[in-house]
Amino acid sequence: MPSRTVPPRKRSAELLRRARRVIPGGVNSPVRAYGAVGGTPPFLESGRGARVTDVDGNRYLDYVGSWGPLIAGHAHPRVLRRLRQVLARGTSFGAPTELEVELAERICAALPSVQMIRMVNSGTEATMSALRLARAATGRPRILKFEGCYHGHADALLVGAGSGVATLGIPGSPGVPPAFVELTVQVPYNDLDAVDEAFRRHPAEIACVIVEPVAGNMGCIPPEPGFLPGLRELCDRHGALLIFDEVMTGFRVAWGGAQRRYRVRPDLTCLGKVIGGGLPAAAYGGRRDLMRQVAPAGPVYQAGTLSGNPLAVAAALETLALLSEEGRYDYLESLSTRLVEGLLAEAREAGVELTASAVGGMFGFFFHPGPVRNFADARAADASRFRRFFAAMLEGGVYLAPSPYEAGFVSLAHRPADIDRTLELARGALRRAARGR
Ligand code: KE4
Repeated sequence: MPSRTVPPRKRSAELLRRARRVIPGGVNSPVRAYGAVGGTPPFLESGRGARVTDVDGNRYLDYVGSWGPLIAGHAHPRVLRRLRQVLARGTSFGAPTELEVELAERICAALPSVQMIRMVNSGTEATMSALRLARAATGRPRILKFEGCYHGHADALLVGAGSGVATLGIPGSPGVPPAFVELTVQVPYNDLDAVDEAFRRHPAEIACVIVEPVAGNMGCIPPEPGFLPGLRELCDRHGALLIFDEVMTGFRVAWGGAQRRYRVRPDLTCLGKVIGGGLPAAAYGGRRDLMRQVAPAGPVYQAGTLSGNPLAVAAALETLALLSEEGRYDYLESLSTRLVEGLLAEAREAGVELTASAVGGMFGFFFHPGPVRNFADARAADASRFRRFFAAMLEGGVYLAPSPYEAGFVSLAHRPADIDRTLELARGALRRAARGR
């Protein structure tokens, strides 16, 4: 892709100044502020297929996809048509609807371990609720998470989290009293010995292990062979529940999520992003004997005004219908693999140390010789090289996640030619990076 003379993001800069007067940092979610990469974040105005356009008229090939949900591409005609049909009948009722039953049936049929689900509005709500259920079902107080994994901003989970917390380099968050996180045990990702040691250190106290089955919030770090089956075995041995946080991997790495790809059955699963198709929707679900403990069927309370609202459910149903068609995941993985293999080849050519991986429709890369197995490895990657590479790609019209602690996403709207243009641009950026520019 020839380097373009991208006009400075003048309107974005004006809007950022205006936004900062009325919105913290000028954004409604921290990582959007470009804190890790500097410069003015483009204020986006529209998206179509694999591309987005900012308020200054700059077009970008989009590998963020609203952080995962837009797996069918922006403004997919089938999703818009379905939304228009539902919109005409009203936006929300706060009452049961047929559509949400259809979505629940669809998700339960797709995910091997999920017999019942409850819709919520965000991944944070999904993981927060799953933890409450796990504590209620086991009568145990502690939870175990992995350094660098991000499960949303519920108090108990804001400990050494990835994504925006890691991007901002903050240990956790003020406002979370120590008592709220004392019960959260944290160990390195991909380290089964550390998990076993934690169970021995807190016998019969750990209610659950919550894990991103493919870590996507400290860059993209796949599970090492045996890690996920090992977690299943350790949870069974120590009487704890296994929770897969598939907010990012659900319907992203395979039709049945990471649990189908890696053939490990968690007790509870959290979903989000793709199952909203770009609208606010998430869910938690799993074994029937556990989910039956959720109000009003059982005593574990959780509620939500807009949970399962018709618009988000309609977008979800159409997105899942598109994904269920033959060959969709092979196509997504062919794109992410083409990109990752191309980046590795260009980096070798340029003499730049790069580690990269692709799993289904998600990918990531580190300016690091490798291996990158956990958060400590991810933090050892060359952040300034990432910043320079990010800036060069953005100026060339490629929109990557503005943090080394995020994953990238392809969509059904991306084409091989888009990947090749991205690699052309990356070639120059990597060569400049090799010269320290
Ligand atoms: P939300 O509350 O943002 O819908 O979901 C929280 C969440 C839970 N679990 C996983 C594995 C997640 O990746 C997320 C949210 N992901 C981030 C991006 N890495 C959302 C982007 C943002 O925070 O703006």
